This record gives sequence, C-alpha cells and structure tokens, in this order.
Amino acid sequence: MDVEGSGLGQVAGEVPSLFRSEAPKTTAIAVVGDTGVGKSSLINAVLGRAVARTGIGAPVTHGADLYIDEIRGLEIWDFEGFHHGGVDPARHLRQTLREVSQIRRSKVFDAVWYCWSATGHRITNGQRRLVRQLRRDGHHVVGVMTKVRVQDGRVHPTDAAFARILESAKLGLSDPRIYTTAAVDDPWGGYRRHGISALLGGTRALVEDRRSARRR
Ligand SMILES: Nc1nc2c(ncn2[C@@H]2O[C@H](COP(=O)(O)OP(=O)(O)O)[C@@H](O)[C@H]2O)c(=O)[nH]1
Ligand SMILES: [Mg+2]
Repeated sequence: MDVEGSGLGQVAGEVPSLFRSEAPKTTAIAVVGDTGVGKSSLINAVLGRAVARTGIGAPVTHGADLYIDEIRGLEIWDFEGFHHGGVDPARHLRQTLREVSQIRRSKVFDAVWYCWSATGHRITNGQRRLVRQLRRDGHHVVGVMTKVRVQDGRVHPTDAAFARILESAKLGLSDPRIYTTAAVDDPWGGYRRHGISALLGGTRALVEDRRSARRR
C-alpha cells in the first residue's frame, strides 16, 4: 500500500510531534538507601511493572541501573545499596553519581529518593552523613519510608511515629515531609500497597517548583 499517497504517512509523521508537545519534561530520580530497604520494589511499584530486580539475601543491584518510562517522562536510577562496613558508602555514592552524570552528560538528577525502611526504626550517623553529602553536592533529597504497614488507609502508629522522627531529625531534606510507602500488598500481614502516587506527585511538584524558581 502506498502510505504516502493515502495520506497516512502525513498523519503518522504528525503523531510524534504531537507527543513531543504534550510530553512532560523528564524527571530524573536516583533511588538510594541501604541494601534491602526496598528500593527496587519501590521502582517496580512506580513503573507499574516488574522491571527492577528484587531479592532476598545478596544485593542484586551493582553500581546503578537505569529504568526509563518515556510515556510518563520518568528516568529512574536504581543505586546499589550501601553495605555499611564495606567500601565507604559516601565515597561510593559520590563516585557512582559522578559516573552516571558523565554518562548522561547534561543531565543531573532532579531528585534523590533517600529510603529508610519502616522496619529499621532508626537513623544512623552514616545515613545522616550521606544525606548531608548529597545536599552539599547540590541534590534535592526527598525522604522516603519503605515497607510501611497500612490498614484501612491508616499507617501503623509505630511507622507513623518513625516518620515524625525522621521529619524532625534536621536532615536538611528538600521536602519537609517524609513520604510513607509500601511497594506491594502484603497479604500475610494484611497490609496494603501505599503512597506511590503521593511520592511521585510530591517529587514532581518539588522539581517543578525548582524549575520555575530558576526561570524567575
Ligand atoms: N512487605 C513488604 N516487603 C517489601 C516491600 N518492599 C520491598 N519488600 C521486600 O524486601 C526485600 C528487599 O527488597 P528490594 O526491593 O530487593 O530491596 P533493595 O535492596 O533496596 O533494592 C524483598 O524481599 C521485597 O519483597 C514492601 O513495601 N512491603
Ligand atoms: Mg535492589
């Protein structure tokens, strides 16, 4: 069939430009935190399909893996978890971030999701140091609590209390709020998936605020 002659070629040619004008600006997010906190599971939940590897036991992410959702304009980097006691996590993180921005050249991260697990219930000095370093390096750090227990729309009181502790810990986060999330339904505990769209919406709002502040 003569596509050009039928006019279909013209229509097909217009579609990408329509998409371009409608498409949101890409939001680049780095997901960081200790091994096993649930970074890969969170990314799966955000992207809505099982794309990031998850696992019990040995860390399955090495360096940083990139996942792109072109339709929603998302570029999500799954960072290797920090194993305290191994390589200095601050140095490792800084080096990986530098390598990634070299690969992407013009692109820096719009936001870093720093993840704490609700099962940990503590902030370590190492974590404080990492958040401070990210801030010093100019990143916008958003605090995320993973593996939160939610029943009937209510966050478990212990997890909610830990979120308040993180919020008042003077970590220098870019968003004063800690986003409570659960990446998966947990039928054994009777807990539900939670907080994914609030985290994404909050991050996008923060990024958009920064972009318009820069334009002013
Ligand atoms: N119950 C529950 N388990 C989770 C949740 N998120 C992650 N996990 C589990 O925690 C383990 C480690 O998760 P993973 O995403 O691989 O952590 P990562 O090392 O930070 O990438 C896996 O067994 C996940 O199934 C959650 O929201 N709720
Ligand atoms: Mg992982």
